[in-house]
Amino acid sequence: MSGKFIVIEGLEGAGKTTAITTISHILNKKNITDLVYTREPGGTPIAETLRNIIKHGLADEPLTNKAELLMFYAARIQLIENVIKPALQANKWVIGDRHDLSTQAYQGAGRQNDLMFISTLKQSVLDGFKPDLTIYMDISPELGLKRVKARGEFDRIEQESLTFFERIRERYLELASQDSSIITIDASQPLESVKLSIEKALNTWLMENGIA
Ligand code: T5A
Repeated sequence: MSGKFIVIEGLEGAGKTTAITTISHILNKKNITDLVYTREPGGTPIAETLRNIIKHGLADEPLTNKAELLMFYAARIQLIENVIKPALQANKWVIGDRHDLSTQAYQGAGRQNDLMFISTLKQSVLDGFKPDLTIYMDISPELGLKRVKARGEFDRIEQESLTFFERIRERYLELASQDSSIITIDASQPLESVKLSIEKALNTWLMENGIA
């Protein structure tokens, strides 16, 4: 595959949407203009249906942690096989709003699912497929949720406790420190500083990979 897969990760309100716009501008300046945007869960009709159930539930039926986990992987593999891989094969760059790191952090640390079960599932479903670069936007849950709250009502996951999101942030930081393909950005800075940090990190990565 010749395109690249760049993923933006972070807690709600970290500023992933702004980061995606910044990344697009930087890539465009390097004449990388054939970009495909994805979001997870979602991005195909089946994955979007699962997204709706995950975010809002269905008919008051309790959604078990295991079913939620399986839905994330079902949505992800639909997106990978039907959108991401074909785009990469066509030499396009894919910019993803969340990917598997979210599952490791939210379903692993947040929901506290069995880590061995997640690891086995990941291996069986993704079969080694992973992003070329992940930009993790680090923010405290207090600040992130405050930004999101200004937007309106919380969804099913956003309604979780602060300690749920603290566990998630801790796991994100732990995983980022163990993987050189994950770059951490301080997302609590003012918008302009965040943009500059992303620009610097992405330009360095592009240079190191002989892309620009
Ligand atoms: N999930 C997802 C899992 O549990 N497991 C998984 O495997 C996956 C893939 C997805 C939910 O599913 C969970 C995680 C989520 O709970 P979603 O609606 O896609 O749901 O939620 P998010 O991805 O979290 O999207 P958000 O819109 O909530 O977060 P963003 O995109 O990070 O926030 P953004 O960019 O819209 O910014 C929020 C507000 O803050 C402002 C923006 O202008 C905006 O108003 N802002 C700043 N303000 C000041 N300073 C800055 N630096 C700012 N940056 C942004």
